[in-house]
Amino acid sequence: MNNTIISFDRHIMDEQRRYGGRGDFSVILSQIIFAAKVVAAQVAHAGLIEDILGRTGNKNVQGEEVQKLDVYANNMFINALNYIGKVCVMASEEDPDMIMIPEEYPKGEYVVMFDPLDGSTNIDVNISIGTIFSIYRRVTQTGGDGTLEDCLQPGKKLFGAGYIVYGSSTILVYSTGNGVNGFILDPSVGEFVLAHPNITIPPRGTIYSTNEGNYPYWKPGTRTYIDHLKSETNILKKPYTSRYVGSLVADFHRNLLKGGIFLYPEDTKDPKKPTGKLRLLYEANPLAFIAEQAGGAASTGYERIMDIQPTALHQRVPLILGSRDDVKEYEDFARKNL
Ligand code: P6P
Repeated sequence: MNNTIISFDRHIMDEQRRYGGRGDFSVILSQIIFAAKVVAAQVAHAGLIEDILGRTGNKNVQGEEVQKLDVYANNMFINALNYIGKVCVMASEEDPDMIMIPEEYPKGEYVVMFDPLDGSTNIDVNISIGTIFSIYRRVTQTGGDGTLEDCLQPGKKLFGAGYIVYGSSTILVYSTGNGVNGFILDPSVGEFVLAHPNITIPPRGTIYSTNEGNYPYWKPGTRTYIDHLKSETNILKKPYTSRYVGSLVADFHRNLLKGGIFLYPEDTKDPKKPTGKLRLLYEANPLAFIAEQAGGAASTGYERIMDIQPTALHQRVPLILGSRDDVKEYEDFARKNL
């Protein structure tokens, strides 16, 4: 029996040999992994470190209260990537503007955008939270600072993407366009080891994940669809199971492995957020990339997420994500019951 343990570093080396590709990208992935290990250690002890828990009293660009662990994670990913000479610009949920590479460091060919600690409202109640990241090649001339044009690329141009779930164990799931692989952090050796090779999402699931408290604000098509899932007339001939953690990475990871559909549709609850809550560049696109690489789908209800041409750094989109047939069925309802 082959009991070779495949570490993350060995996996990206194998990928590089198999699919070609420059060491630069592998260095970026390794640095993201390093930062994730440090954040995982802090998350694991957050309950014990009083000065990390609680609130900074500040608000981020989304107007959401910033938790100290958010700030810590954001700084960790920025500092792990800004000095290596492989990145020309970054963007983060926690920063209103692009994050430029300091003058003293060389600029590289890649763009990295991330939500450093998604689901932060769950930090203090010990529910899984996570990091989501997108990696693009720059589109402007090489050598100088990256620009907004380098950041505002559609998801279909992604070079790689992934997420880390800080939960009962720390899980990394990523893709560079050649399938999806999942790794578990083995704390005894401090390495991410391959645990879920070639993840594929079942074409249809039995789980739906959404905040039903928004039901009164949904469009008729969304309400009709959710009512359909809760009936005995859907394709399963029994109600779907409802599972919603309120942490995008946790809800998506469960549905990726088991099958199911996650919905944060457009709603009329907040006139400032008519298209829903989730952000295109560092939440919807990277998870859409993973979902499609695993055989699933990601849509606004009317168009493929990865086809959207971004127009703003913190642009929000409706997000319907998961098993291919479930997403397609939602689209049929949304378009019929506009
Ligand atoms: P609601 C967490 O704040 C987050 O950005 C995602 O992780 C999660 O899916 C969503 O918001 C939860 O939003 O409105 O249901 O609390």
